[in-house]
Amino acid sequence: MEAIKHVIVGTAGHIDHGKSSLVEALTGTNPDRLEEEKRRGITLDLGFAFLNLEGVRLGLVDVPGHERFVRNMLAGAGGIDLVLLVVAADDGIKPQTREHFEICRLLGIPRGIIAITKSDLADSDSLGLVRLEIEEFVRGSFLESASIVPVSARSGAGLDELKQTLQRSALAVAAKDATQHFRLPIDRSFAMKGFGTVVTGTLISGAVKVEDEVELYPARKRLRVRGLHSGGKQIERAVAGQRTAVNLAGIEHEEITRGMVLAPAGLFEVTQRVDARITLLASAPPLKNRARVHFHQGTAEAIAEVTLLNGSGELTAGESAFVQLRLDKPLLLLPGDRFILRRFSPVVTIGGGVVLDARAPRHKRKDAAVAQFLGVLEQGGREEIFAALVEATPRGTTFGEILARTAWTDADVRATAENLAGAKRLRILAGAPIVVAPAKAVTDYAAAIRKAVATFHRANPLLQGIPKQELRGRAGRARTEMFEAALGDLVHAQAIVVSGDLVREAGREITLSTDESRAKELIEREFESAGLTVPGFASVLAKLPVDAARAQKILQILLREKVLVKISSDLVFHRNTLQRLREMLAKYRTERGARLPITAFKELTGITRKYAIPLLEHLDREQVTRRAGDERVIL
Ligand SMILES: Nc1nc2c(ncn2[C@@H]2O[C@H](COP(=O)(O)OP(=O)(O)OP(=O)(O)O)[C@@H](O)[C@H]2O)c(=O)[nH]1
Ligand SMILES: [Mg+2]
Repeated sequence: MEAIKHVIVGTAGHIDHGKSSLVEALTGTNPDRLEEEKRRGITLDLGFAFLNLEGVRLGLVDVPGHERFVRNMLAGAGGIDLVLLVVAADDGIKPQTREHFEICRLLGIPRGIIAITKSDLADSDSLGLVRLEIEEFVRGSFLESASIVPVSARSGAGLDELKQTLQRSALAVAAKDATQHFRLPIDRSFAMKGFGTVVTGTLISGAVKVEDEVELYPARKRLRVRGLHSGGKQIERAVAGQRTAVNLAGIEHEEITRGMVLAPAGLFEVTQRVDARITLLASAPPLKNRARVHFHQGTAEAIAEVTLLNGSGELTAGESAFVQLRLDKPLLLLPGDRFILRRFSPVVTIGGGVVLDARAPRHKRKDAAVAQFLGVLEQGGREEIFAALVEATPRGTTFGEILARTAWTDADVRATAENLAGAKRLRILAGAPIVVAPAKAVTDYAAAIRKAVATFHRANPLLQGIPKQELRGRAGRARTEMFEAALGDLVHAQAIVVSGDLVREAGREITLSTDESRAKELIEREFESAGLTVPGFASVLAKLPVDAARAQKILQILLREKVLVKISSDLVFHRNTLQRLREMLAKYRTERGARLPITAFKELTGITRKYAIPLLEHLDREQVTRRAGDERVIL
């Protein structure tokens, strides 16, 4: 295990305020890697550099300040732990200083440092004024108590102090969690000679190793990690907080674009509909219900239609609300993911939010239950969230489904389920995969089963019980795990008895009237005395002292008791007859050998072909005989 801490520092600030120059002065790496950037002297896209300080390794992400490239800035801002907000001493706070600052705030970036750049261009009075302007600007925000360090990339003044401040802040900021599921939003994809496809990004959670199988979202392609690099060095394992280059086997670099994500294979689902909390900036124009906006999350962007779930017609500046976002393309989004919203046209940042439910169903607008559910997802602890998810799915949900919806680890899902089961709020039902269901859903279903069994007995007083499959149909559709658990509960409570495939009320015996008992005996005797030349049903039934419907039921009882055995749709034998037949065949085998031609079988039993064939097929099924060409072999 590497002991060193990994922290991502991102620049922010207005165009030309000296962000890239500062990154170069700090690290020795010019982050403007594109030829056009060098020629025009402005940053167009993200640039990267590294800085080793005592106890912490910084990955620097340099962003463009130009207002036309805010979308590129957003792709970089998604992974930042610490913002380095840059304000030029000779220019002060400008529009993209504000916009970048708001973006960092909306993304929930926890900490930052403010650099007053180009300090060589200002005397101490003007430096003091810029400092005042900045203090005023960040008051009441996450940057309120951030260090403000004047620096000059040109003279080198203040660089050491800035490095010390960076080190202190980086050690203080909460590190990304390497124990969570691996996720790498991709910011670049290219081919490297001798390697093939390489993608880069900020590893925002978890860890990845060489030879891991990973999945590319939303393309849903499974790929193998052939190699890993960070900061120009080959590594075996990359952890959260590292700028990471992944060499992928099995794909061309053109198939991968910025905005795609690498994650563990087979764990998550993509989504086009999420429920979220959004907040509008104080400067934003009103946002109408059903308005379309630009949605930016991680390195991805999409167009989203916003439905206000509070039922109002619009959201005004500074307001916050639960919304449903419908995206124009599928993305991998998870609860807790922060995003930025920009106006459709003209394109300016208007607000941002956090994903609460990435697998949201459609809602009625202004549904109190939805608001309550989202409130739990937003504010609740693990157990409350788990319980809310399970209770929203009465038919049961699997551990895997919970994991995909929450992005919690296996261990967290399991531990939370066990706590809730202990508190009797949910039931963990046997099955593979394991299913969890609300405790109440299982008791309700057990009650439905009990009712269905009782109804069955009333309608069929002569039958011993209801076959399981039929009972499942009558008690209301439920997953097998739920049915078995509810049935198990009822057996345990001694409310029902399951014998073989039949379910009946406990303490229930079938009572036959005298006529019925006589009829039962008659039928049995009739079949037994007939031996292998069995009578047709109709002729037996005609002789009985009960009506045809009753007779049919008695026949059913005899079949269920296995006194009579059904060989084919219209052939029924008494069990003693079949037993005698087996004995005859065993004797034949010792005396004359195992081979049994059909003619021999007919002679032996004295029955016609009409009975012989179905009977032999029955014996084959029972593995008394086996078919071999035109003959049978007695087993
Ligand atoms: N005098 C002086 N000039 C500086 C300093 N830092 C940067 N500059 C100049 O300011 C101009 C802009 O610097 P960049 O580092 O490209 O600014 P930037 O913030 O990265 O600009 P964008 O990425 O396009 O937003 C360049 O001409 C730099 O040479 C400094 O400390 N002192
Ligand atoms: Mg730049």
